Amino acid sequence: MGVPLYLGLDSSTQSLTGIVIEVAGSTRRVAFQRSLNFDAEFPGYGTRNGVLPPPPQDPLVASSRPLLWVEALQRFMQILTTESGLDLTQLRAVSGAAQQHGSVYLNGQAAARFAALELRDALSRAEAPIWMDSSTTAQCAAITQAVGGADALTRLTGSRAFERFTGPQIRKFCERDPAAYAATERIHLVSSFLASLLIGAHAPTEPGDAAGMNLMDLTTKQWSEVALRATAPDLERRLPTIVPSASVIGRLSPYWVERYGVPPAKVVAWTGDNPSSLVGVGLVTPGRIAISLGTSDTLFGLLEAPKVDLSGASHVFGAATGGYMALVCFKNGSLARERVRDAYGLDWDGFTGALRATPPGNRGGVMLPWFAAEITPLVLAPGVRRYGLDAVDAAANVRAVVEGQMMASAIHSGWIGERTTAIYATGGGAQNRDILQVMADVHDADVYPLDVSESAALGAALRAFHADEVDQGHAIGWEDVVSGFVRPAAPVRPEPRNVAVYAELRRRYAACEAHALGRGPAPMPMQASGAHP
Ligand code: XUL
Repeated sequence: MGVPLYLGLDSSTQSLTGIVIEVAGSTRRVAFQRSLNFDAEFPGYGTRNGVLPPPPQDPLVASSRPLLWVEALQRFMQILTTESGLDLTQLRAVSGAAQQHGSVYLNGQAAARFAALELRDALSRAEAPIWMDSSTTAQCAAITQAVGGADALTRLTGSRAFERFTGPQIRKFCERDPAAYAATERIHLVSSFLASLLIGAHAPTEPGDAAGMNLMDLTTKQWSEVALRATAPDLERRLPTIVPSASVIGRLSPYWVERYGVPPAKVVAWTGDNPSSLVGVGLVTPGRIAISLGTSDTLFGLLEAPKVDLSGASHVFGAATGGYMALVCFKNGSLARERVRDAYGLDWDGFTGALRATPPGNRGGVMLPWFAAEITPLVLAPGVRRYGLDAVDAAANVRAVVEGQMMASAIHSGWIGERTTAIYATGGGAQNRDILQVMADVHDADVYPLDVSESAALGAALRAFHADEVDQGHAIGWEDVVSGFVRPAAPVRPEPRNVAVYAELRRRYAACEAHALGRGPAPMPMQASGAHP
């Protein structure tokens, strides 16, 4: 018997990544890893950073193309089978993750078309709304009212109504294009859509990703009648069923076996990129949190019980390990850092140099980094706000964007409760120890950089491994599943002097935020306008 292989895929906003892990007892390693950038590899779809340009009449719309994701999956499998050099006869199981909340609308032909992956005529909507969409405020209000208010919806589904969540998106589609809604037989999440491609039939979803729809009852982990009724008519039959996250939902279909020569390996339910990252960074027990500095910045951790955030800023999803996960998402993540870097003509070294050249606390200068409409807190009219910060001072603006992001993450995660003493930092931005020093100082916690930059894809591979073991009747603990793959580097420790500075600045940041949102007085004169740099 050869060494078992497990494949994890992550279809994110900008790319498809696949990771193959090898597991031989306690000897474990990543045997292959490859990313395909959507814009660069598939320019014909016209995406920019993985997103289609919004229609001029609706600039808050953000969408992508399902057929792009299909082609990327085919290309990845081609590369895996021709370039990896692995003995893929040992491939035991495959799982995946995808950007959350995005939805794919299929007509009655889809069920028969998955077998040959010919989905061009199987779409009842050519475009898939994705998580960057913030165009459904009216639908959020209608759903909230129908369910009995924001608190009721949060308690029921784990989140208040969010513009990017799939329920409000479905409601908007149904209102705007009732004929196309009527022709829709199945609405998949990006994750369950891609899982369907692998098994050659409509795949179920699971509680991690289903919780990102405002449609699942968090307690029962099944669709909620009340939420379904508040969203669109005759919706339940159009949705995938919800199965436990560790379910084997089928095997690689004959399409993959015949064309790519892979074995009919088990396919494990796909989840959202954040629940998958929770496993990929090794957060399989409560008490620690992770902050991922990616396209969006996210803060997340495992919860044992379905505690919710009634301030309305955060989400609770199902966790792949069976419990729940808390997640706070900031849309202005790496895109905001890049906007500041580019606005001042810097490269990453220059950005780091600027951070080093400025004092913690930035002499009181604050930036609310809302380059794009923000999710946390909800800001629909984008625009950077500066308080006591000169827009022409490049170095101070670099520090301000990083401090602003870290303070927002600390302020909006307070509801999780337990004091955080250890943070796992992941994503592209976590390579920068100067950024991590600000994180450590603002959160007053040790920050452990993780060298897994693709935690969602790794999490998917680990979930495939776990589910295969369970399927064979082997008892395996989650600590054992992740061991050998997650090795945090030496921590960045908080600097007590800076911690004190930030405790003060945090209050000022909260006051600036309240002022910018029209909920409080001006904390200090605003030096520059809200114009972008
Ligand atoms: C989470 C969210 C994003 C997407 C894209 O709620 O909207 O993190 O999953 O990564």
